[in-house]
Amino acid sequence: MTAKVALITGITGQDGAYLAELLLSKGYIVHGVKRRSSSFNTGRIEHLYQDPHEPDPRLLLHFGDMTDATNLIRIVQETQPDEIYNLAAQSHVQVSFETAEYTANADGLGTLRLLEAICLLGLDKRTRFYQASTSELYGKAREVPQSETTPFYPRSPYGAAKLYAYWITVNYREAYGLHASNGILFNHESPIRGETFVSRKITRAVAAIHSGLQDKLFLGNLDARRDWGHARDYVEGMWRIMQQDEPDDYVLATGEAHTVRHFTERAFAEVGMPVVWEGTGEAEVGRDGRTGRVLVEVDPRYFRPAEVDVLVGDPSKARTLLGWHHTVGLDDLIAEMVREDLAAVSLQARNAASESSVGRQRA
Ligand code: NDP
Ligand code: GDR
Repeated sequence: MTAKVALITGITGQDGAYLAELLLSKGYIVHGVKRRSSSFNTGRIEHLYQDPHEPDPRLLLHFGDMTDATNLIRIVQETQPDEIYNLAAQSHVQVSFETAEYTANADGLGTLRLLEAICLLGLDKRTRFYQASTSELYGKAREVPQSETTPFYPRSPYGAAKLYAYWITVNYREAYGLHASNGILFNHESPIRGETFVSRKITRAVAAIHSGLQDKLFLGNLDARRDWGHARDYVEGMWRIMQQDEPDDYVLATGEAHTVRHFTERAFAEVGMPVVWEGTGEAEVGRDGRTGRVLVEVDPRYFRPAEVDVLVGDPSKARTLLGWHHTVGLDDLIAEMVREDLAAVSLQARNAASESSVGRQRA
């Protein structure tokens, strides 16, 4: 049997890395789109890399960008994928307020470009399409929990761009019969989560503060509530969505929401530092309950021009039709992230120590 071929945009990101690993383990040939960068940007897939000079490489990377239509057409033509997973995006909500037009271009129009590529190349009967849709579509949520039937109300340029991407995916499914599906995924994290998303910002800070390398952690809105799961579970859901006979849209979520404050407490608890909160609003601080030392300060620079207060998903449809459910709960997720960040800090310290001893020997 010939191997299935997948094309992943955004392969260098958190989800791209987990998905590439999953698909390779299932025997797929995986093509990924990576951006040209002046610095190394394939760290998350380094362990999957194969020398392209070896016979039959199963992971192949192509330079590309979601803003470049001809480039995307060429990549789809060259790779002739059975499945396209469109994960590439300017994915930071706060950054999208500063780069609104670019975010619309990459996240919104980029999705259209890929759908058009499938149609233009006559691959509409062959190539299945997955769109990385998001709980940010619900924004100022009209109901709690949110399901596939909850109305959308995006609250950021990112959410608005993803709204276009969601509907253009539905439209190409209905207009041209494409096997095109949306996964409406709630927040999912991991030890390789981008360092500026709140979960990883917190776990990295906990590791650095515990190791004496950082003084305190500055955060924005502590009361925002999110439904956090583990990225490994969610890429399994993406794959299941693509294996269905009929294309459709699915919520993937844990069904539980917690505040940023709760996440922070749990993460510090992992290193034996109990956080006690004091004050309110911009003046709120979190102290080490044993010593009184300030561990967390609120910094209004991290407040968003329009906030999404509470997101919690109802994954019943995915459970029933895909047999999907999350396997990692929030406490285990936080424990894993803190553990990995502590290991990274101690590796850094060891490297720094060995560099300085080499330096002394040379001096
Ligand atoms: P990341 O930010 O970790 O990864 C985004 C990927 O997109 C990176 O590979 C990045 O490349 C690439 N990218 C960004 N802009 C472009 C562009 N113009 N052209 C080509 N590639 C580009 O995101 P995640 O892995 O966390 O998320 C994957 C997708 O799922 C995104 O679309 C995100 O919006 C969506 N999503 C994520 C959720 C989550 O909780 N993680 C929840 C719901 C949806 P580079 O490495 O060079 O920056
Ligand atoms: P989100 O994730 O906006 O939900 O988007 P993020 O982790 O950035 O924010 C979650 C909540 O935490 C609050 N917050 C802070 N956020 C950041 N980044 N930094 C802080 O210092 C901070 N303090 C408080 C935020 O205000 C927010 O309420 C993520 C991305 O992965 C999107 O691409 C994806 O679509 C959604 O999740 C689902």
